[in-house]
Amino acid sequence: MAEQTFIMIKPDGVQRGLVGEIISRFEKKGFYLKGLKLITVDRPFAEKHYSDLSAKPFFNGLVEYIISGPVVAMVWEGKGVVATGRKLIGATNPLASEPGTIRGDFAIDIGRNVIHGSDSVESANKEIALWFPEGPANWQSSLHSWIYE
Ligand code: DGT
Repeated sequence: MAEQTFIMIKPDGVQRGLVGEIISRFEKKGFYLKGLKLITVDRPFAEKHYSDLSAKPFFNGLVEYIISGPVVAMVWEGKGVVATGRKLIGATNPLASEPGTIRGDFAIDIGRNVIHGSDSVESANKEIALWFPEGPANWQSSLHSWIYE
């Protein structure tokens, strides 16, 4: 199967009306949207998603932020989508993110950095299973041969 990644627009991105802009950037790049839902998660779910960070001093604040409103959970597919998705997103701290990246263009504070993207194929598979237990959608783009040689 083609590589997939899990992308989440965080509550600040939803509140600030950045959903369309962010989806547009992934679409225009040539990645395929294979899952999409607007969902407000509860504390145990958010803690599970960020379980690797549970020892960090900012963990509670991070969980509070993620459960503070609806997020847009997505699965995107394409060659190299995990690493390239991270490039589209930009560095974790938005003041260090390059202009032209999502965080570089739309965020300032690390605790309000608008979007999440899986950091490896392994965590992508884990996160997709957590957020989309029903599985991603199955469809093929008719533009495929205009994007891939
Ligand atoms: P992501 O995509 O949200 O998982 O962010 P990453 O992978 O760029 O960064 P990661 O996994 O190290 O941290 C997850 C989130 O935790 C990050 O988006 C913002 C928050 N965070 C990370 N480091 C700090 C920090 O030093 N202070 C605060 N307040 N938040 C942090």
